[in-house]
Amino acid sequence: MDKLVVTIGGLSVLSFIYWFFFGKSKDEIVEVKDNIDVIVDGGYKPAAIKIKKGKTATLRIKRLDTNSCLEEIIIPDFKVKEYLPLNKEVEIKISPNKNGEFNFHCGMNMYHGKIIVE
Ligand SMILES: [Cu+2]
Repeated sequence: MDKLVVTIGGLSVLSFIYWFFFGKSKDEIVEVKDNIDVIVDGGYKPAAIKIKKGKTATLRIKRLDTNSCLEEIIIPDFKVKEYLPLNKEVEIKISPNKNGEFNFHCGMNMYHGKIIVE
């Protein structure tokens, strides 16, 4: 019985941690009108960006994270590969002409985000 309580306790702590780190940010989709600030710090904030098809959106990306892993951002579908200097804003313009979800990631493909075009 005690074992069961410990197991259930452990599982709920684990699921809370999972929710805290992965659950929240996953559903946070930010819609872009003309431009959006993206902060790179232990990942991308926001990590899900919604852009209207046929419009040009400017991503103003600023890296605060000294981790060299994040010093490059790659958006394969839009042929974007940019070096991100520390604490300096880099503008990337995107003009999507088809609907869908397009991933972006760091130079080593460890941190991810996505652009949703509708
Ligand atoms: Cu990386």
